[in-house]
Amino acid sequence: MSEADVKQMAREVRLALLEADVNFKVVKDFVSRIKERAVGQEVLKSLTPGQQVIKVVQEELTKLMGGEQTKLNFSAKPPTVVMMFVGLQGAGKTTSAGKLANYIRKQNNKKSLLVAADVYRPAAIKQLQTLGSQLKMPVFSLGDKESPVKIAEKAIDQAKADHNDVVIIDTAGRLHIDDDLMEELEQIKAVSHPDEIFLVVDAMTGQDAVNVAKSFNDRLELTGVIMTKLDGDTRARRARCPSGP
Ligand SMILES: Nc1nc2c(ncn2[C@@H]2O[C@H](COP(=O)(O)OP(=O)(O)OP(=O)(O)O)[C@@H](O)[C@H]2O)c(=O)[nH]1
Ligand SMILES: [Mg+2]
Repeated sequence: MSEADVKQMAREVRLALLEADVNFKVVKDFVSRIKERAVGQEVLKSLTPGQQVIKVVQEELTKLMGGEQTKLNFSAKPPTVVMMFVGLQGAGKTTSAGKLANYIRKQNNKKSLLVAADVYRPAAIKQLQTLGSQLKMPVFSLGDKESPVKIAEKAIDQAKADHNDVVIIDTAGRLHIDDDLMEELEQIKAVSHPDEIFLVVDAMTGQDAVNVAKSFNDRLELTGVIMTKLDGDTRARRARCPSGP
């Protein structure tokens, strides 16, 4: 491919990524990697130059997102695996907890116990109970007078007694800069020894999600991130709320 072709292509890719709210530095590195790979590359007979570029871009995008596929961690301490869902308010923790429990039942034939550890937001417990009854799955709650740490501890005893394979702890939404609430998560982690700790982030948070993930990871050593609301987009949010993230 000629240098001029590649330059034009790189410009288009750069613009598309920036418009999609990808971080400037990530875009810069990404585009220079594509350029490097594409310049001078022989165009395969079976592909047009355009298709060839798409192939390079697709491969690099896959690499950027983490080329390897990892499975859920089920092996640690059978029979009961503990998963914790954490994140900012309204990110989609409770919804994702339900979705994952349903997925695990279908894919792995495992029985989950959903744990209502959000004692702060009014109706949070009811929300999980409703979800549990829709999914026909048990929900563990001690109401909103017990501490989330105690609730997590007791839930695991219950799951062991009832032979649940997976315990899914639905925690309350919190700001990563709220020290007391972040410490509470550390305590829940200490008593429940989770095999997985998922940070749930709303895709519409945009680039600020990186700071949020860093803060949660510093305190909890996350094992994964679940991104929700990919059916929305950050541009729509900015249009509605110009001063927002
Ligand atoms: N469009 C869309 N809506 C979602 C998605 N995931 C969650 N929601 C909605 O987002 C809202 C908040 O979801 P929850 O699951 O209650 O979020 P949460 O993190 O548990 O919220 P708190 O417990 O209040 O911190 C609800 O109205 C959900 O239906 C998604 O992937 N797409
Ligand atoms: Mg919730």
